[in-house]
Amino acid sequence: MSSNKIKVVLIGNTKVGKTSIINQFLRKKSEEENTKLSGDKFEKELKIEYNSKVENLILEIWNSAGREEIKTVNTIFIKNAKIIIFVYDSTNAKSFNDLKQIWFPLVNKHLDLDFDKMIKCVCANKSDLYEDKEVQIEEGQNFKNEINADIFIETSAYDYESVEELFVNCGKCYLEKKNINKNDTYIEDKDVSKDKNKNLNNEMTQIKIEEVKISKEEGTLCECCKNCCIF
Ligand SMILES: Nc1nc2c(ncn2[C@@H]2O[C@H](COP(=O)(O)OP(=O)(O)OP(=O)(O)O)[C@@H](O)[C@H]2O)c(=O)[nH]1
Ligand SMILES: [Mg+2]
Repeated sequence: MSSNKIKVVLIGNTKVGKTSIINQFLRKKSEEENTKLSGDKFEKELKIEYNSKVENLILEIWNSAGREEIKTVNTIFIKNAKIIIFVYDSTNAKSFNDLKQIWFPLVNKHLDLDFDKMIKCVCANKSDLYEDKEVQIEEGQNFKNEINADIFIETSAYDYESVEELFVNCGKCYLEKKNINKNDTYIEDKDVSKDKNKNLNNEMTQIKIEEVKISKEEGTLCECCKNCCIF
């Protein structure tokens, strides 16, 4: 992985809007495309103003296909991630409680000490459905403080600006942390293709933002979905 490419993972219950957020970020919106984008990883180059300079970051975004009944986190999925986005649906209290009681402890257990070095973001999605809100902003912010996350943000996957803000804020935080810890080895992005999961990594098709296309035929499961995602 080149030094400006960073892995981003989205975690949360099924139907909270993970795919929709990624889809919107890639500027593809239809429900049909949404479905086909599940369980894969995508790349988007992001220009971020930081310290009066424009930095180029390539976000390698890993999607996961959630399933209501089974919640586990595969180590490969979060391995070497620099940014973890915990997504809940603000109109669904269960998705928030599951984030607190299941997803966060699961991820925390897997990452041990490295967890402190990652950018953690709590994302309250579906902000456009404010009349159906079941989780108040303060609750989300409190959770962010409890887990010592870097960012709390409200998004609507139907609103590009809020989704872009999510990724830009994460990118800025990453650059900031990298700058603060520049003597720390964690900032040297490991080339994941050199680790023991290299075959898995190489087999996965990456999609460039300029020509977003589906990496696998419709209806087939990609390697990511079979091996890395949350089941
Ligand atoms: N109103 C509204 N609907 C949303 C938003 N985000 C997602 N949805 C809808 O919520 C449903 C689930 O969205 P997905 O993006 O498929 O959710 P997911 O988290 O990827 O779900 P899994 O792949 O099952 O884990 C779809 O019908 C989306 O159109 C949002 O911000 N606002
Ligand atoms: Mg999905």
